[in-house]
Amino acid sequence: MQRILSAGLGVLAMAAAAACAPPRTPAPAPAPQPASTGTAAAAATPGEAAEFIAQTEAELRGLSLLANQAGWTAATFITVDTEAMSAEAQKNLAVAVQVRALAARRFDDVALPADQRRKLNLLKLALVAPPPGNPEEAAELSRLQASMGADYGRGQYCRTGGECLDIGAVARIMATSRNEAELRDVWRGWNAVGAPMRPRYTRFVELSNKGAAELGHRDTGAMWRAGYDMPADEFSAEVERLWQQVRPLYVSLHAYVRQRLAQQYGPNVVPANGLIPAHLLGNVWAQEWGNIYPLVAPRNAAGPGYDLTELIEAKKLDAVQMTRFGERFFTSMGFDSLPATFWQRSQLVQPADHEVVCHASAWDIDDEQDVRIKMCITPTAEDFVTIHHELGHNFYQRAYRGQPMLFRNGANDGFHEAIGDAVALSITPDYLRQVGLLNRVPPAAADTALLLRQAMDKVAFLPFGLMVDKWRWGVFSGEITPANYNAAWWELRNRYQGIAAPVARSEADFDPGAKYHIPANTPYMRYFLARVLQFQFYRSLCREAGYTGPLHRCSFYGSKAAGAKLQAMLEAGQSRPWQETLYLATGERTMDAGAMLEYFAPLKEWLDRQNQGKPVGW
Ligand code: X8Z
Ligand code: ZN
Repeated sequence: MQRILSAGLGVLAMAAAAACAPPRTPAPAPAPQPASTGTAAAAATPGEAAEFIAQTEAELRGLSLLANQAGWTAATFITVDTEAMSAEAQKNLAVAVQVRALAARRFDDVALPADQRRKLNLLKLALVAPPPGNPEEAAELSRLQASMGADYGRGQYCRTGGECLDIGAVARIMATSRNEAELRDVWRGWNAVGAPMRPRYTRFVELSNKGAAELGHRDTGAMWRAGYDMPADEFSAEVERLWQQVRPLYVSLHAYVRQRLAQQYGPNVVPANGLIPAHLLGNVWAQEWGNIYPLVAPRNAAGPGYDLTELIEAKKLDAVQMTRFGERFFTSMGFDSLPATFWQRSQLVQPADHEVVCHASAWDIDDEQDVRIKMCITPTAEDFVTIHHELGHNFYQRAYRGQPMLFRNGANDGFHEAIGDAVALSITPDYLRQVGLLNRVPPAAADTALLLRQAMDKVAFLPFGLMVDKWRWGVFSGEITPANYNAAWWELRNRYQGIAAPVARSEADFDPGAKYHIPANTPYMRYFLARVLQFQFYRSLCREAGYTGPLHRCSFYGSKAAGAKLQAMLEAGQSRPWQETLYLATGERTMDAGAMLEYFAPLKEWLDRQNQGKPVGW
């Protein structure tokens, strides 16, 4: 999550910032002009374009600050009032961007310097949910988003007997329980959170599509796909290419995990050659499976020798101490430490006395020093890694602070999601020993176990990362209609993940609504891209640090050379096409799963040996 997006309200895909000075009075936006192809428009000049861009950046800075402040307050203190104030602020920002994006068409045929042309293009693609021109509809769209976001944050499953579980409690049970009936019950209970959102989501899609059409896009999904410095159709093909690269690795992992789960729960629950029931994978969305690692640990090989959750518990690390580990990783590479306000203003633990959105996010409130994270940290390996993920966003935000406002964003949104993860790949046994969390580095014989533990999160996620927006692209395009929202969701989960709902589903359910990014309207393909990109970044930073051994054992902790390389990539923000930034950072010109496959190559061989003579695929 990042910047305005981090408001969890899905207003902008772009950078937005505000000076630490009080918000300026917005410059009046020029009235939208007829499209450049029209004959009536007066010829615009490059000078007017420059002035228009400067005014736009100033106006959006002020409105972004207000939207961020309101969004933060709504997410960390859910009430009807904070929800309403946030909806209003997000609407004001979104409408201003929409008006400006339409007005920018006036310069479509004007010869402009490349950076100005890029800024206008980015402006036109900045909105994640573009509001329709009709003010009532724009306000309705914003209210729908704020209300779905708040409902998700308040979501609970009340078990028979009266005990109510919020997402944290649900996550704990899904991670640790091995009781199939209990897992099934909690899985069903959490997914019920989505159902009441269905009519609002349906209307949200209509309104957002209307706004996208006014900008000249086929639908909102087409607009999202247009944001990757390449034609939208090419982007879809790129995603498919990456999936085909990693699919064999996923299928091998799936087959092995299915086999072991069948032994645990019996063939009536887990069929030998079919779909794995979604409630047995350690996570309520079955998106990452690391929590059930003990159930699939290699029988005849050395174990990893440690469990990071146990190390954190043994040291009794609290949320601040865990976050300090993340900060120290970045400072060890030469980055400045986080400002005092980060520690004063972040929400690191779940408050006991009011409702919040616990889903982790990173915020850049004012485009200056005021970066924060919002989490409900628990002493687990999962949250330790997520802290690094979130700090990656904050260090990115600080690094591109020197760019003009319209360039203050990730090179593409997958980059933003990949930075902290690339750093977290360096949490190796040797790193844990260096920072005093582990006494003895396990022998090389433990590598298979460590790689399997890692694959349970990194590889397992891939098809989920892909299918969420396959679903949403279909929803926005109309290919998936409200009458089959849930069926289409499960068809994709069956096809890509090879998993099945553990209980009968129907169109009375709306399971996508029980996944944060759907009510929050955060595009999801970024996480799929990030899974691939993070290994590219990691490999490149390892090389920069002078590391030459097997990729999975590398940690670039403490490497100033790697830090300088990372800083150069981050500070460019979105100022040039991501392909150029990627090339400078990695020497590679395309997103490519080669580094990920190299990392997991020893595991792939091992998995294929385990799967010999057993069913593979579904
Ligand atoms: O939403 C997130 C981050 C915040 S940007 C915690 N992630 C996705 C998810 O939780 O579904 C990180 C991995 C995928
Ligand atoms: Zn993120």
